[in-house]
Amino acid sequence: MPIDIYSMRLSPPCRAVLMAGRELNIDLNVKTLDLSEGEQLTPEFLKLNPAHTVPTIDDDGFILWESRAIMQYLCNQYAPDSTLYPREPRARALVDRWLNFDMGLLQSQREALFTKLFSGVDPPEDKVNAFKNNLKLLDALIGDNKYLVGNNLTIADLSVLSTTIVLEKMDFDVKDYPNFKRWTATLSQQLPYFQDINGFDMKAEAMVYIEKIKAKRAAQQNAN
Ligand SMILES: N[C@@H](CCC(=O)N[C@@H](CS)C(=O)NCC(=O)O)C(=O)O
Repeated sequence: MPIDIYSMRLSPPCRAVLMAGRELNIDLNVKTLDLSEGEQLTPEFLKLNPAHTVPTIDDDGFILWESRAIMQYLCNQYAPDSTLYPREPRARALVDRWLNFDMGLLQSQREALFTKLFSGVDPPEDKVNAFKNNLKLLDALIGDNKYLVGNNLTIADLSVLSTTIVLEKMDFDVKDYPNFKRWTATLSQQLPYFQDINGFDMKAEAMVYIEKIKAKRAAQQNAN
């Protein structure tokens, strides 16, 4: 029985889970929600996920949201021996550390890059610096390594890759982060499902999405 995943392809956490599904050969049945139309706020979806976020999965009645928890669950439940989420406690702890780091990275990326697109206002300098410091740290920790943890691809790579591929797609200059740049290029070419999941015009789609949200907010303000 396929697992339903409520998803939107622009969303980095959704793309991370979709890549994990492909890596594990798990059949994920995508149910697209258009967040710009508020489809995550319907009573039916709120019953599944009161936090109204994608990705959310429904595995034969077991509902789970939060992308990193979903990837951990898919590995634990369907591929407990997979190196995608190593069992050895210290290797697993390092993967978990990256997954936690990635939550902060995504948030800082949103604050540094997307604030202006949504509001027209430049982000505060400290937010931009916080994001650049995160990237600097990521770059330093990648160093010469092919993967974030050990010698195998893990869900940490998929999560961070899905977050940061937005930079390339939005034409953000990453020349100051050469290790990160090489790691991204290598994984993008190596993962056979990468293009299927990430190979669309993210920038154009993001701009349409942002304009729709802005128009809705403006209409709401006018109505109040
Ligand atoms: N930490 C969550 C973040 C999920 C999240 O923020 N999803 C956004 C799309 S990227 C969303 O569903 N936003 C709709 C909403 O909050 O109403 C995860 O990793 O799953």
